[in-house]
Amino acid sequence: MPSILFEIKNSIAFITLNRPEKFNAFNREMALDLQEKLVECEENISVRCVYITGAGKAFSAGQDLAEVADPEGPGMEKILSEHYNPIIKKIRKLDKPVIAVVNGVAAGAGANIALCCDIVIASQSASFIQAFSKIGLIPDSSGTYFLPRLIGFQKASAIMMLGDKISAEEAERIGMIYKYFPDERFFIEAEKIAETLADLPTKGLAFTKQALNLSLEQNLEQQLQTEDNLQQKAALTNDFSEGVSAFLEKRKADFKGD
Ligand code: LHQ
Repeated sequence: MPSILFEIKNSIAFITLNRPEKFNAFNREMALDLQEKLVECEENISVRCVYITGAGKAFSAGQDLAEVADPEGPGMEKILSEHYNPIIKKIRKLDKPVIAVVNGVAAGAGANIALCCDIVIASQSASFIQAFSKIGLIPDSSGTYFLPRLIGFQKASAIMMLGDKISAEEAERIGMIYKYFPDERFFIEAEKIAETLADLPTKGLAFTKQALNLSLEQNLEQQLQTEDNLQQKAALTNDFSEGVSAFLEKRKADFKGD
């Protein structure tokens, strides 16, 4: 069985973490496969939205701990530098919206891969666990970067140290995720959001993502300059012309993503 399932449909790339019997825990094969699929999403111009979910009951339980304990395994130093860090960088640099469709528990690196995506939604029965403290590790996979920025320093600090299980409802309430949906209509809602994203001006969304990436580090002066630069580029896209024409002609815009 492939560790990652991949399908492109209606301009959406569906990526499914596929080790359901291990709660989609990451081993080296799955981490490298995911990177390969993210590169394919970047390069394939027909892809206008990336959708990441998990097979079975879990989204992902993070690192496969059996692999960490395996003397033949990749070893601690490679796990971050060759597995998780490249995944996080690829998601943040991908010039297309990435939606994490958290169908069940997301723990450790599994939680933090979800939380670095552009939009995170969860099913009502899903949960988020910064499981690292329970095994003597620190939150990685960009957890210490995004979590305090998403929910504030104090809550992030407590959640990371205590390793609390955060329900989907709580995650939405504190701003860790965009929204949660009842389990029975979760995937319908997820596809609706993905379809909406895939129909929007893809380049405009890419420039928005670039500006948001920079806003995490820049001061106001620098950010205003970034907005100016990226807005000039957005104004040169065909989708901008189409958006303005459609508005003036009182019709629905037909964006092509260019
Ligand atoms: C697993 C795992 C798992 C293997 C469930 N591995 N099998 C970076 C740097 C370098 C090294 C270390 O890692 C990292 C990044 C990280 O991600 S560190 C954090 C690693 N993850 C964890 O510590 C979470 C461990 N898992 C759990 O705490 C629980 O399994 C959760 C809370 C996710 C789910 O609990 P339950 O719903 O009670 O399910 P379960 O525990 O029964 O798990 C289901 C199966 O999945 C079970 O297999 P089995 O054959 O016994 O039925 C688990 O062994 C397997 N599984 N997580 N990380």
